[in-house]
Amino acid sequence: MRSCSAGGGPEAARAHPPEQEATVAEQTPPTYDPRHPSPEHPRRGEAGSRRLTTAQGLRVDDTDRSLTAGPRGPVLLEDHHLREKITHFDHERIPERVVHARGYGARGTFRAYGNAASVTKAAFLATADEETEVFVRFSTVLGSRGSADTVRDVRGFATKFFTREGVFDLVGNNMPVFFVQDAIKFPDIIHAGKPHPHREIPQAQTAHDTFWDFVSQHTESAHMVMWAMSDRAIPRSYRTMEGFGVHTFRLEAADGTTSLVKLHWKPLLGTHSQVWEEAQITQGADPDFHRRDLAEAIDSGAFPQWELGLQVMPDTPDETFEGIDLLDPTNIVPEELCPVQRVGLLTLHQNPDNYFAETEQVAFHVGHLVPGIHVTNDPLMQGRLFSYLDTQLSRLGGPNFAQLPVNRPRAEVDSNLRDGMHQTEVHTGVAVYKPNAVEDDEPTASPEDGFVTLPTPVSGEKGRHHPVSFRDHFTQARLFWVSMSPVEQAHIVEAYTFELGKCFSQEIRTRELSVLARIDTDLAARVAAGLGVPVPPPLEKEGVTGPEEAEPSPALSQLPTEPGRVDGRVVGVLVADGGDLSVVERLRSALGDDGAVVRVVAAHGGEVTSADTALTVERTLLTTRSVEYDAVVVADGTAGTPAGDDARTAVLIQEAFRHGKPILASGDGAQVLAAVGLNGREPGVHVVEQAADVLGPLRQDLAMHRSWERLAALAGVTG
Ligand code: HDE
Repeated sequence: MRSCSAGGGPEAARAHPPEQEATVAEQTPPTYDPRHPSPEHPRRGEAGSRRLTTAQGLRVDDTDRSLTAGPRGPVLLEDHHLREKITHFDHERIPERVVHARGYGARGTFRAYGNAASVTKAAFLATADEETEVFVRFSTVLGSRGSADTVRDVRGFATKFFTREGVFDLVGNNMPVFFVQDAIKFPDIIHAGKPHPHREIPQAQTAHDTFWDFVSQHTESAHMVMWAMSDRAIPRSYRTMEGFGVHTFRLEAADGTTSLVKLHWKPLLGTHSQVWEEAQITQGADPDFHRRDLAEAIDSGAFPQWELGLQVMPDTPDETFEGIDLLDPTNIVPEELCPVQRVGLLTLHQNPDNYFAETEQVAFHVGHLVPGIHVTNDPLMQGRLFSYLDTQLSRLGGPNFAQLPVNRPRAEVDSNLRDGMHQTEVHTGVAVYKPNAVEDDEPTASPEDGFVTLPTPVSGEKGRHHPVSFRDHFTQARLFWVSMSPVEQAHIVEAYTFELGKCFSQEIRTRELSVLARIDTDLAARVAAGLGVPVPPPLEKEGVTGPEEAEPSPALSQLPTEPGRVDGRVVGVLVADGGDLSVVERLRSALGDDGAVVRVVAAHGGEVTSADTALTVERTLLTTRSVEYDAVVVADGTAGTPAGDDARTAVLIQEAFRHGKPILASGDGAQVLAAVGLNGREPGVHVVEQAADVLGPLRQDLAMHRSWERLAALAGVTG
């Protein structure tokens, strides 16, 4: 029998001579890393010397074989490493967000222009050139965490500003209004939109009976539904989305004056969308399309940017502007009535290092405010003030989520909040109450420069009210419809027809058509024609008014009025062995500086070669689909090759054509276009002699996003 010292005795010492073992202190110099905030206790060693350990820091000898009694014996309960590994894995998932479950985040900075000082004393807005760290999370609303990015849906646009006065969260969407006016209806609209509970289908979409049953009965949703049926609900990229605070905020300047303000994000790349068929194909071809697009743009240095804009309106007792009730979240204020003033620049320049730690655990809350920014009595906003804190408690498992690295304020935190699940602070002292004589009454309150709630008057009778000014459900829906260009209107008609076409209940379809008939007779007639049913009379509903005739707001249309930037746009170039490969280099050098990407597409993988050039193939006809590209170029020398003759090439070009994308062919590439019936005289289709001639028309067309003339013609409308 061995002695009890045998395991650690001379034999073991010989197998692992002590001089070969670095001490823990040597492995891990205590450099400060904001993600591992304790320099004395870093989480892991330097690259090249990292060792696998248990959660307790014990080095692990083998992580691939369980501890067993003999080579064929049972697994032993004493194997702590096995049990820790499996139980930790069992608990890896936390509840996904009940809405906005699918999201993607990025870090960046916000720089104030300083011109907002006349409106708000919030330091991060009022101080010229002040830079504030931000974390932004974009999301879809209805789908589960694993659903596709390009579904027809509202997009979340939530921004956490780590200001020196505390965290301010702007938890907005890419649409400026909402479906319901009162938070009490939120569970209902979400239940109606989510998959049917018995089969849990359909995933991530509104094209089903319960959604349309709800919105056709709650007609306050008419305006938001119109946005959801428009191209806004299928953005080309997160980088090309507007963002909106939706509610009216009350801003307070240093001199105490207050204003009613709507907040906007304006993308410097312009506001652009996919078309519906393209979005549907993308869901299958690349379900991660939007997160990939954002991550790749940031990685390549094409940092997306938005300007923060304010619509500043007088703080009048009735809280209206030009007859528009500013507390009703189904209303916009047209930019023509109140221009958007740009007050700062947001730049996203860093992808998260860890999806779960950051994007999943980030916790936004409408109530995270800083001095100079106040909420209003918008009943939707008031309900949200309760909901976000509540949801984080169950989602993140307790009240200490602000201590998670992604949520941690940069301003000093000194509260009397103590203990609770997942407490990571080691609080010192004994006087955790106020006032206290034991520790000099510290921390002290700040009545001068702390957050002081505005003394706005409150009066009225308790009751479940329905204000008269909330009863016009149709004027703004009509305003949106009449502000669209004919091609955008055609897309809206197509979207309603698609969604109602997916409903089984004729009663629901007819009720929604009667809502549309109340908004606009032409809209209703076109959708009814698509569904093959008669147009019902306009909906009559007690206590509901509108529409009043509305002036169009051109700012609502997405049709570009001038060429825009092309950062992150992707051009697919179809090439073949022996063909003219020079076009790729030409495009790369001409468009690369603008942040556009040129991808080589061929029939086979590996390399394509011609006389003196070899190019790495990035996509083959098997691995690609048209939706990956904003424009398609067919190089000279492709005709009559496997690439030119492949049926998938025909599909690629036909889809690009239907989706309004620029299509160019040089030299005999024209024959490849001719095979699908294109001759270069179609809008946005160009046939040129040689590679050098491709660039001009391509740059011009890319900068307009799509051939609007072609999309209009395809939709059977003009303009
Ligand atoms: Fe939200 N919403 N919401 N919402 N919302 C959530 O909070 C809620 C509303 C928005 O990327 C939840 O942390 C209620 C409007 C975004 O983490 C939850 C009401 C707007 C995000 C919640 C609304 C939004 C959320 C789910 C009606 C645009 C994602 C998980 C009163 C201004 C934030 C979470 C992120 C998330 C409640 C309406 C935007 C349950 C009760 C209007 C961008 O708390």
